[in-house]
Amino acid sequence: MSKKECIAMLLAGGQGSRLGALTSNVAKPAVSFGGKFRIIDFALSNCANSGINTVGVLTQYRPYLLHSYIGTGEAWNLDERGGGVAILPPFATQTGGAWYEGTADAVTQNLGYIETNDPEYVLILSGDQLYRMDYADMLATHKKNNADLTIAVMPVPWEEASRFGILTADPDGRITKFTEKPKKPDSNLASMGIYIFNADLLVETLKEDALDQTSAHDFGGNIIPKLLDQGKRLFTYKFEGFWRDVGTISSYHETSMDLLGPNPAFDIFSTTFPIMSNASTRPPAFVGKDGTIDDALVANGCQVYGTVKHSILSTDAYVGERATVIDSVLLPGAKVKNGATVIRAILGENAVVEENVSVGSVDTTKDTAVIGNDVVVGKGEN
Ligand code: ADQ
Ligand code: ADP
Repeated sequence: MSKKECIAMLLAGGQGSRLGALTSNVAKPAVSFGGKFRIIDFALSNCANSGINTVGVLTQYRPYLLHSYIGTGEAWNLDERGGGVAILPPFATQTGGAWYEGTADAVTQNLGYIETNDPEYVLILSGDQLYRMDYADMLATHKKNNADLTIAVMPVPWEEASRFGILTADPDGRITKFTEKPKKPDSNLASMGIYIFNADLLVETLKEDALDQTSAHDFGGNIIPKLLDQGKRLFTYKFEGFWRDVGTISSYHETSMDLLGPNPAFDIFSTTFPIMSNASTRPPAFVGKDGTIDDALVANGCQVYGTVKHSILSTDAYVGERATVIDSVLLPGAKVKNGATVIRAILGENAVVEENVSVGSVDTTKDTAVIGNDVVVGKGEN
């Protein structure tokens, strides 16, 4: 295979247990988002839009849907000659190894993929974040700084800082300190978990780390601190813009609502930097005689006979007569039957709210109700 300047390794194996019912049967990157996307679409689209056409997707937890969804990568224009998407599941080794331990271990188990492509740089990405980034610009910064490793960074609210890798950099952007999820953060500059490594250094470091039995084989916890200790050139790449790691139900709901309104915080309509998806082809949405829709995203295949406000209806969602849906997200195939009310709720794929049943809270400042995939609410009630 010809030499590539930069390939991507996309970590898509996390369980996302805090997304509860939404990840009970799919990995977090496969969770539906924004009407016709899945979360992994954002990272895959960023790769395509940045000219990175060789992407290894590292899967682990409930990978089946992800595998069929990604297919050849054609939906994101990633199937061109010389490049492509490769699904890299954990595989058993002669020594009996198998399941990935930390994020670095997942990459270590696939060093063969990196070595086969023989790139100069490796971009490590997370499959569960929502943002738009031109990785080519990040790579240019990496080269300009003559860096060994570049980490995309962004300030986060102080009260959330302990959930991230937190760093300090000098005025030139050279990183002087890094602590993974510090209990008492002394900075609010957070790692976004997006890294560009010089490929040779990455391979060498991962091989060494694999032999270190005290290591949890995690990029944030082990690899970055080691490189910093060794005096390597670690630099920041400052990102400005919308970026979310939708880790919890409330952040999933909040981030979904960010797509709505006259000036949405995150614009999914951009054609210069499009977010692509492999959504199924379905007929156009249908709005019945008494159907009303206000400030909502409505995907193909939907049918609306009732009232929908400030909500997202994903592919094939259904809202019956006299039904009301407000401040909510209906995942693909979710059905709100006649006379039912859904306020500030997330309905999982193919969930059903039976006739005249109410779901969610009338007090829209309260928590978000979640109905799992395939769950029927109010069956047998009148
Ligand atoms: P976390 O968000 O905690 O911190 P982590 O749980 O390590 O990141 O997951 C990163 C990505 O890798 C996710 O997309 C996840 O799905 C995937 N993943 C996790 N384990 C995997 C495995 N064994 N195999 C394949 N994929 C796996 C990281 C950094 C922090 C940084 C935040 C930013 O460690 O420093 O601040 O990301 O969100
Ligand atoms: P879980 O830890 O519930 O299995 P993930 O594996 O997806 O879920 O999440 C891993 C990490 O993502 C968490 O440990 C946390 O550091 C980070 N994270 C989760 N939610 C958010 C969020 N809303 N914003 C920023 N980071 C988050």
